[in-house]
Amino acid sequence: MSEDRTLLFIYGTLKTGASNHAVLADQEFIAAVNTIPGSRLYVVADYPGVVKDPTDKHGVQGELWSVDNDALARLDAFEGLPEKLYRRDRVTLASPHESTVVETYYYLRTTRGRRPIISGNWPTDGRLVP
Ligand code: PCA
Repeated sequence: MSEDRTLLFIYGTLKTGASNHAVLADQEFIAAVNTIPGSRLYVVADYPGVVKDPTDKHGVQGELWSVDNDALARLDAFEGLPEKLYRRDRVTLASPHESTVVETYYYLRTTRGRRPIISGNWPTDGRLVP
């Protein structure tokens, strides 16, 4: 048992209204946020993935949530951390959250041949649920 909470930046299917939001929905929404440049968003399947990319100029749009340890463990399993689909690591948000310690899920498989979303906002057609 622990009162610890983690600030999590989410940008894909966990977003409000998106297909997997239920996995996160009982946690605490903080704000709609943007990362600083240096992270690029790709369509990797029917879900997106973020990878670090120094050439990125836009950053990624998403949501900042505060999650408890039980939810974090649930989310880590759901996002395939054991299978090395994603890893969870620090990300820097844009102002006014630039000093906040935040983590996100980085995609670990190849993005070769995958479509980058230059705007940083998934999905590009606005349809959160197919
Ligand atoms: N789920 C996580 C990572 C990508 C995805 O679809 C998220 O929403 O941030």
